[in-house]
Amino acid sequence: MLESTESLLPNPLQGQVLRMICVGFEEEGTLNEFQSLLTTLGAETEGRILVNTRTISPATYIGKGKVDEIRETLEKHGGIDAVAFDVELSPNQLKNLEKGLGKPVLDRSGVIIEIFSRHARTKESKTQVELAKLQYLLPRLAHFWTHFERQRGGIGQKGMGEKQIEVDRRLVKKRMSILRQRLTDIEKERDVQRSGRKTVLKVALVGYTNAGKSTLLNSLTQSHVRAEDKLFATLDASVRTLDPHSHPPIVLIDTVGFIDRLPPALVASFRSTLEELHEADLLLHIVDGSSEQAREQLEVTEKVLKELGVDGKPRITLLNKLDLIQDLGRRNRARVSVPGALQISAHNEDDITKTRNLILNYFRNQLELWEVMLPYSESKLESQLYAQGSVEIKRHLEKGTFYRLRIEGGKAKKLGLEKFRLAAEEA
Ligand SMILES: Nc1nc2c(ncn2[C@@H]2O[C@H](COP(=O)(O)OP(=O)(O)OP(=O)(O)O)[C@@H](O)[C@H]2O)c(=O)[nH]1
Ligand SMILES: [Mg+2]
Repeated sequence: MLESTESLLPNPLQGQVLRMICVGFEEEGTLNEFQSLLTTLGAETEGRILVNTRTISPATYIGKGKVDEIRETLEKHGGIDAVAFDVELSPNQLKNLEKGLGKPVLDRSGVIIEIFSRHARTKESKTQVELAKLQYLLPRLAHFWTHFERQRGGIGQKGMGEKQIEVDRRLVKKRMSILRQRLTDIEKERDVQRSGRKTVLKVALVGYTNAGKSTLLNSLTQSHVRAEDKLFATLDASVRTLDPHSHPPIVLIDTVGFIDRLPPALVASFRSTLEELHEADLLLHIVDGSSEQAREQLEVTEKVLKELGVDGKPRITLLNKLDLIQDLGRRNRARVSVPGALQISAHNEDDITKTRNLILNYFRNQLELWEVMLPYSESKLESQLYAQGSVEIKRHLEKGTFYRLRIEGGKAKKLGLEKFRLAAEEA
């Protein structure tokens, strides 16, 4: 049986650097990103080929002339382990290209799924990635089966593969249903945790992968969440308190980064993690201002937020990594491409203070000022005032306890504070 934990890469030998040729489409910029994905996997790019895809060939995606050109490049370089295509290839195209090139072929979805698979740390993300990997593998079993058989030195007998693939297909489907059940159980557990966080204000950090979300979370909360110059360093949501003294507490939630053309299998299995965003009171959208692709990356993030149905949430946009741009012209271009954003560097202390104040002020302005006189018979409400609002003044008086606090209007009404509210002249 093909193990779902098995690498999608050819020759998964420990410590070996894979030498690859990468094939991109239309644009240099997107090819650079694809190359970073391959670097994250520890592969070395020996050659880059850009293809114009006005006509897509159903059999091989690229035309025959291009197949020949890639084969020539392979011969020129020698010793190349695989060819990676920055596009999702159908199982048939994968097979035909491999035949035509005489080398293992990887596509964009395979590369991204493989990165996720290596970076998954918790039970939840491991389960999600395994499910996505199997979903991706299922229609491609024939292809990968021969692929792995070859690596293991081959098992021999012709025709045996077909039968084995049928058996594998059934096993894969069974495994997928076990994983789905496991995810449902994990989600239930998480719902319980979530309901415990009802009284806090949640700020979700969102943005393109590698924009600096985890770094910013660490700077804002003095934490040590993994932040690395790798794509998809974060796969699990971490929650940290922004300021232990703010009432109600404000928490920051780090989330998985987005990327252009995220494989559908991953979107499907990470949906529940991404749905955390529905619970957020504010989205902090972080854009890598040092990237030439800042505008495109912002648009991809906006598109995903829309697909998730959270594009209506209040948003603060931050243009990050500005310390990396010394050139004034480039700085200006970055600023114009993301108008209205606060410009920061996650490594600069003043900028962190500014960001923190922006968040605190946002919530402060959202809150209404309430002055109430709680009779002593209602003193059990006191803990709710502290949990759901920010109490500025408290005084014990003859009729009861006087509170001046800031609280969301809806929450005040839910607590039934209306009938204790003082008119302006009484206060
Ligand atoms: N120079 C500079 N580097 C930064 C800044 N912010 C983040 N970085 C670096 O950018 C890289 C990516 O940062 P992360 O915080 O891991 O990015 P992320 O958005 O969490 O990425 P994923 O979790 O992969 O989606 C790391 O090497 C950081 O040190 C910044 O303001 N300036
Ligand atoms: Mg991160």
